[in-house]
Amino acid sequence: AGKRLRVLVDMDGVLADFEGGFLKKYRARYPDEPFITLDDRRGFWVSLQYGQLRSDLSEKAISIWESKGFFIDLDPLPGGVEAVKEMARMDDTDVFICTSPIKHYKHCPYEKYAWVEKHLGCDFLEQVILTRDKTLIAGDLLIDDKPDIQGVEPTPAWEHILFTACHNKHLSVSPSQRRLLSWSDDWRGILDSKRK
Ligand code: BVP
Repeated sequence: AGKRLRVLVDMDGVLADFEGGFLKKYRARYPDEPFITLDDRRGFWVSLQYGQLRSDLSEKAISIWESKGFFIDLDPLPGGVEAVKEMARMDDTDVFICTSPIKHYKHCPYEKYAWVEKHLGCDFLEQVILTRDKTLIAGDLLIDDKPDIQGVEPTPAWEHILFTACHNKHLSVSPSQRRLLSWSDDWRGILDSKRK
């Protein structure tokens, strides 16, 4: 007992359905172009896989998340909002939403805050961390769907819990890497395992 637990929770692919929102808007905007089903997604970068499908599709993919309304319109992933709210109510627990905005900054940072206000409430705006380098942020846990989280800090304070997503579900990760399969999985047990 004594020390507070600090949990960092990623947004895209963990709380907000980036992949589903992308595919829906891509197909609506480019109905005659080929697309990649969520089942066939491989690798974190959507733009990279679309570029491999046909080189001009990379910029078409990018045009989707650079558009106004993309980030605010993302649906919450099942159970995420409820889990984060429950975490925030737990004793000796601090939860932060740790998310990387895209470099096309016209809409994304604003809409990320608006999404948090809409789904978690304005009090939760205090908990938002926008950073392009999550290794700088100190926490006990980082729940994130990106398999390789790197930055300038070689030894980040957090343990990365890989949140399962369509693009990483087939990845064989190192035995030491823990996964959260969904928000129905035992996230409470993972938090408890880090309490001292
Ligand atoms: O805001 C998201 C979308 C963007 O990267 C950010 C990832 O943030 P975290 O989930 O790590 O916090 N993004 C960008 C591209 C291509 C850019 Br070129 C992509 O393919 N996928 C993706 O998520």
